[in-house]
Amino acid sequence: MTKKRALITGILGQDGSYLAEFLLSKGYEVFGMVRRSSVERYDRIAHIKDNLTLLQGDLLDQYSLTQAVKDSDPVEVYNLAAQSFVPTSWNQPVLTGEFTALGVTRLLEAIRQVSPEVRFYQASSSECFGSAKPPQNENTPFHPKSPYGIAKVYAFWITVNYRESYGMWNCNGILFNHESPRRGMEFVTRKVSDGVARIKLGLAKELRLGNLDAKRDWGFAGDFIKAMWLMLQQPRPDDYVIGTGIANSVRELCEVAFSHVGLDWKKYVKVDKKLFRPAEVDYLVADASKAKRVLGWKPKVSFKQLIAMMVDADLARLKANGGKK
Ligand code: NAP
Ligand code: F7E
Repeated sequence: MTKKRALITGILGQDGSYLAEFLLSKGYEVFGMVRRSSVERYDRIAHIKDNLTLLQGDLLDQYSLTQAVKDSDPVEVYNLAAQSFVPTSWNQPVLTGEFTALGVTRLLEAIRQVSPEVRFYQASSSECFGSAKPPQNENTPFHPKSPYGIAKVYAFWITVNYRESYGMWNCNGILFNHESPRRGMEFVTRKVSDGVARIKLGLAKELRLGNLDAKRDWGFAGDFIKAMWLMLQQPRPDDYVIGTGIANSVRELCEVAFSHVGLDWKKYVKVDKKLFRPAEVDYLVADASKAKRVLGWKPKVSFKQLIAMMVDADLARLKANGGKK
């Protein structure tokens, strides 16, 4: 029997690596699009790289996207590639728009020209909701607060528009924050888990953070990528909010992470005004009842289990490599 083929953009990112593992376990032939870099960094997929086909392509380059769709000839495309760090979107607002907004149009055009019957997943974000009143669900109006959030609103609507204009099989997963030991170091959960591990091992004395009052709905990336796949297995394309339904503040994140190794967070965390954002998203928490009802999706890993997993992984990594990043 021929295997189902899937193309993942952003396969080198946190979610791309978990999704690639998951699709391989389901028997897919997995293609990953990677952009050219002078240093090849395959850390997150090193353990499965021999089972993947990597194709060079960039969200800025129409030809390479068309070629990636042609070469992989997929039944499912997961668009996970983006400039995904919110603070960078104020420093590079135009580039963020090019990658995270217009990049989606370029990819949809490639699919429309080459294989319009493809099932398409777009990595939409709870940042689209911004200052909208919590809890947020599929009917909550968007009010993004950063160039990143605005780019994701565009990406959401172009995905809907190509579904409505051309009958393409497009889904948006509006995912709330999801984390793991593979999370990029600059995101707050990983910054905290790494900081706690360094302090515990005597490699650092303090941890500098920004706004401790912000509340997020943090789940485990390994649970969330299953929702992406489930969306593409449904009889009809649709859009879904994915989150745990439980919010914690950054302060509570610190409490949980430091207490996991027997430390009092108040002794080590220093608030640094330079880390505050020009505009903040105060309170995001998902109402994912549609995903539970239609997809049968619910998360397995709790917030406390997630943070313990991340702190333990950073302790183990730092012990093994003598404190290097
Ligand atoms: P991530 O770790 O930052 O990974 C993003 C990937 O996109 C990276 O592999 C990056 O390549 C690639 N990329 C960036 N610009 C590109 C370009 N111009 N052309 C081709 N590839 C490019 O992000 P993630 O956490 O896995 O998130 C996956 C997706 O979900 C992103 O679209 C993100 O915005 C969205 N999202 C994430 C969350 C979350 O909480 N994690 C929540 C909602 C939505 P390099 O490796 O070369 O840098
Ligand atoms: O910030 C506060 C910060 O950078 C979370 C991306 O995956 O999820 C992510 O975006 C909160 C914010 O994630 C620090 O002000 C305090 O309120 O971990 P973060 P994010 O901005 O929520 C969404 C859903 C995405 O789509 C994005 O791609 O934590 N915070 N002190 C801090 N944040 C950071 N990064 N660093 C601090 O020192």
